[in-house]
Amino acid sequence: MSTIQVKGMTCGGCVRTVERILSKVEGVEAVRVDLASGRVEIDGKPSMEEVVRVISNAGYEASA
Ligand SMILES: [Cu+2]
Repeated sequence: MSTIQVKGMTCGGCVRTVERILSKVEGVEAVRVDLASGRVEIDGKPSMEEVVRVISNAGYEASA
């Protein structure tokens, strides 16, 4: 499991967006997003560069 910090999520819609885009990244098996803390847990072995990239493309700020 990998944990990243995502900034810019403000509501349940943001959470669903982040879950959806991450679930499409190759190697991602499951995603858990905690809106209050911005903590995102990812099961599987995706490229973390790719994870950060897709989150940035969606308008949020990710740090590993
Ligand atoms: Cu939102």
